Amino acid sequence: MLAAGVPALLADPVVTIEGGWVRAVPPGYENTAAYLTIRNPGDSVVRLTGATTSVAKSVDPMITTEKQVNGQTVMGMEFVKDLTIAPKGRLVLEPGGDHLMLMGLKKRLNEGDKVTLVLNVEPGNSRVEITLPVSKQPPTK
Ligand SMILES: [Cu+2]
Repeated sequence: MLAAGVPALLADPVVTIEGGWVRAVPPGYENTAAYLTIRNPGDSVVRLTGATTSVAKSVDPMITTEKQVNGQTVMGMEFVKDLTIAPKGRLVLEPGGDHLMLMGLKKRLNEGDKVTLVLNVEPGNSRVEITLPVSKQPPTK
């Protein structure tokens, strides 16, 4: 669904969203992550540059990294400027992989809550509004 105020030119959906959820966090946690699948039906590359929400200070794309430290595999995360979605392709945001990081939670997110995110998608500075359930684990389909 496109947010109000988007020019009629962009009436065709820039991307389509499948599934999606936000991880419920224990008390005291300041950050969490959102997972979803974004499809690009178009013929040119689309980039997800982040999102906004009323429940966190910032929402930015992250990738998961793996490093070898003293012979041990250490998992980490890194912020990236954007995540690209190839023409006719899809971007899968999932635990252990790419995700949207919600930093600075303004309220605790409990199982059963809903979180509205406005995705920032380039080109066109498009805003795609989605509402995702809060869950401790991926919702079953
Ligand atoms: Cu992260």
